Amino acid sequence: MPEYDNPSVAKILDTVGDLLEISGADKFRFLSYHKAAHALRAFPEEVMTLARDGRLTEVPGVGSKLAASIITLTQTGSFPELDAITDRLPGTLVDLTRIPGLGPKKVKVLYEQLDVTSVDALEAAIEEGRLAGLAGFGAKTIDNLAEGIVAYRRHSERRLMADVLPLAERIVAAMRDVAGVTDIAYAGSLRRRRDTVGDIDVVVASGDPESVMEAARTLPRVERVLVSGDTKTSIATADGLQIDVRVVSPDQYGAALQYFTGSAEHNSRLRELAKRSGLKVNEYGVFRLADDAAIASATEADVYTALGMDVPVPELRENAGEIEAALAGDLPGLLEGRDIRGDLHMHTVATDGKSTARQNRAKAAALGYEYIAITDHAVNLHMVGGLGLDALERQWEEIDELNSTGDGPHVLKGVELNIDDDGQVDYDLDVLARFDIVLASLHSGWGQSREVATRRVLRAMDNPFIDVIAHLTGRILCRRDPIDLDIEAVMQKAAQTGTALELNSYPDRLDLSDVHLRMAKRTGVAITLGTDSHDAAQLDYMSYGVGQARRGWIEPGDVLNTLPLHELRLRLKRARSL
Ligand code: DGT
Ligand code: CA
Ligand code: CA
Ligand code: ZN
Repeated sequence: MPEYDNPSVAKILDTVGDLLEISGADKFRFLSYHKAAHALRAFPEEVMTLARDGRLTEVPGVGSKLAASIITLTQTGSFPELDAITDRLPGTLVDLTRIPGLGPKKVKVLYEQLDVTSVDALEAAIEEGRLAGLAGFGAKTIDNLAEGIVAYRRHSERRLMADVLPLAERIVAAMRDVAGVTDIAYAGSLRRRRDTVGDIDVVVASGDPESVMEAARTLPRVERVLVSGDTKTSIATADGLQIDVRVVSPDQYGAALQYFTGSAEHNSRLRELAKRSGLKVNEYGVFRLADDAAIASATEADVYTALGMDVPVPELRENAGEIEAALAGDLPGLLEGRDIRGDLHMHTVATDGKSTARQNRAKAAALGYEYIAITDHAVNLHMVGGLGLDALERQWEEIDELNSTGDGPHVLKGVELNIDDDGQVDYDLDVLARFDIVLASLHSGWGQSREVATRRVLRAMDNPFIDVIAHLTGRILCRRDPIDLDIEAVMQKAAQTGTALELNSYPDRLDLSDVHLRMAKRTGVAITLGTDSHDAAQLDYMSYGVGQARRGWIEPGDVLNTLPLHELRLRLKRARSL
């Protein structure tokens, strides 16, 4: 029986939604698939469990018909609606919708008018000039599409860490019970919590390697076995994800885990250092060069200790200074999930969120938070129903009511402003002064020059009531490039004006990047973490932000929402303006 996790089923639902839209289905119909996909991604229980217990309809937006289709999928590996629509339309049309700047609407035109069904075919059509004159495809659009194809090819080789992590955890849990296994972990970029990963690497310690290889060949999601030998099996899942499983003897587990965790740059620097001390390090252990005597291999700590250093956590292993720090006994005390006292970015039903302020607060209480900020979109973002003044007043009443009744995290009155092309925002200063916290962010600017886009952000930071710039670059991982900004200039200005920068913890943003986080730290810019949750369940995304913060060497003292509420308030820019 095939096994699916929530992200992989959600992806199928999104595909059906996109294909339906391309086929000209009515809006209600194709949106219902996207809604169900969205809800499934955020749902706290596993789709396989829900299917088994007949509880799929508990997922918002999943009716009995869709539930039946999902059950068919989990039993047979095929999804009836997807089969039906790919009988009529080529499934490769979905690849086209993943090209930046090309949604289902435009794909429909390309398909109907030019019979373009794949990325390669689109590229050929552009080269042959066949898009010229097509309604909705001006010269500028066509240029952007050509660039979009390049970006698509670059992005599509990697996947969101968050989409892959649940599968890796399930593989580890399943293989732990295989006969002879004494230790197991996922390694590689996933263990280092990179924002995107190329594949899943699993390291297993066992006295019975063949049983491990056999188990790897028969993992639930295997579509193809790529290679399988005495110590390594590589398989591919139906959606093209590769999983590398390596088995070693228990006494060499630490060395193998260290080696396959990487990064390659970290390992190569370690080898260099070892050589200078007359040692050699590889996936089997640390050895003395003089006589090849084995010095350490059983645990990761043994390996690093033999090399004369502390153990850097996996998130730091990028050869970005962590080896020097580990040698000097000077590794940073990194941010941990329990340091976070509140979530400073979330949306509600008042705009494009799915949960009420009350539901968000209840979830925050379950997470043990002291406070949250409700930060719906402001009036200029019409697309998502940004709030005008009347709506704001109503939300503030609702928040006052929440804060006055019962216990639970304090709810801050916040907002996410839109930074327009002049660096101006949605409300005047007298309105901005009434919030507890104000975020501002770019929702446009791809294709703008670096100077123009940067000036917008710098101007926004001059506003005395903009406390935080949210998701600075606007990137969507595996989908959309960052807006081109002079990050150095942004950091300087943020430090000067006392504006904090957000680490947006939504798994396809993780914006600031690890590199930008380190720049912020070096420049003395304060960081906030927010999930940008559009559903109370997504407040759990904080863990992705914490992983990324650790990759950026961020310590609790660098983050405003590790502070108690009264101290947080004093550190916001507005504290100096009011
Ligand atoms: P990814 O999969 O592209 O997200 O990144 P990684 O870091 O997981 O890379 P991967 O899967 O190619 O290899 C896993 C680890 O194995 C890598 O971090 C370090 C180690 N490794 C693999 N190949 C080499 C190599 O040629 N040299 C060294 N030093 N280490 C290697
Ligand atoms: Ca990997
Ligand atoms: Ca690999
Ligand atoms: Zn937001």
